[in-house]
Amino acid sequence: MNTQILYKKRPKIEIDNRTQFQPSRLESSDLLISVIIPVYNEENSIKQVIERIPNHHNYEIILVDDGSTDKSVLKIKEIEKDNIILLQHQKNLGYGAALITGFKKATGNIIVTLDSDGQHKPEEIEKLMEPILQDKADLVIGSRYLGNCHYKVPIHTRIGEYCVKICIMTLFRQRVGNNQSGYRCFRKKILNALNDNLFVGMGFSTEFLLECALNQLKILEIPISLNPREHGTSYVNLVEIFKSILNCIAIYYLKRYKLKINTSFIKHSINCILKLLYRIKNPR
Ligand SMILES: Nc1nc2c(ncn2[C@@H]2O[C@H](COP(=O)(O)OP(=O)(O)O)[C@@H](O)[C@H]2O)c(=O)[nH]1
Ligand SMILES: [Mg+2]
Repeated sequence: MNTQILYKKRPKIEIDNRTQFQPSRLESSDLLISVIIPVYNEENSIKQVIERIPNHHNYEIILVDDGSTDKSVLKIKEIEKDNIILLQHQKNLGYGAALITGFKKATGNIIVTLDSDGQHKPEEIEKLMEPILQDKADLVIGSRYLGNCHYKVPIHTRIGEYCVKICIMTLFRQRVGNNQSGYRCFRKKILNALNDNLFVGMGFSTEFLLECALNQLKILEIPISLNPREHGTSYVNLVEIFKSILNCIAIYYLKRYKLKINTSFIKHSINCILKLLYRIKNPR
């Protein structure tokens, strides 16, 4: 993967007194938290997202720019924080690919991921970490359905998430309603148990959950607030995400029942079926 480290500043061992940060019990712990943020053309929101992350000496902020063509990188460089690591993909490789690049560079024992479009509240990071620190879960997902969602979630997103929820419940007896949420927290060591991702675009979120469930890790949802996107529109391509979720579920169904599989054969077959359906619906 073509990744370039643009610059890296090590975290300082002092708290920034400019903001009114309330010292928490994290202060005295030896935990290092890697906050990983995938960035793709979010010049209007990225600066504010980073600035709102609590100034905590235990945090390293890893931004993975995924071939943005706008001023996102310039905006990141304007920020005066000591604990920022900026990584860059030369070209757009996808949401999941950006997170995987971040995971590889993370030095923290806890990883938090959140979106760069300003929909998640960076102030809620510590809330997400709580169940992990108390060993109540291996993976925590921030859920808009349990918390406050300040906008109307599109019907196709609701239907998609409902289908993925039913699949995860049927296959692994775990309930994850907001399964496309990008706000998550886990201990870095769980990555050692997981297989490499097959889906590096938006399908990453579904595969990550299925892979965790397959490895019998406990997934817990907690309430978060979700704001509407203030700038631009969602990058989710409905056809692409539908295809990757369908592929992903088929592959994990076979993995769950320990059936020998050829993943590229499954991907190819599902693509052919979808193309055929499209042709039937749209005859020339
Ligand atoms: N690195 C990377 N991030 C992406 C890509 N597409 C979207 N994102 C980021 O992923 C997050 C979620 O994307 P978004 O379009 O807001 O999806 P939605 O919230 O589900 O509608 C945002 O912070 C985007 O900037 C991509 O191709 N690469
Ligand atoms: Mg969004």
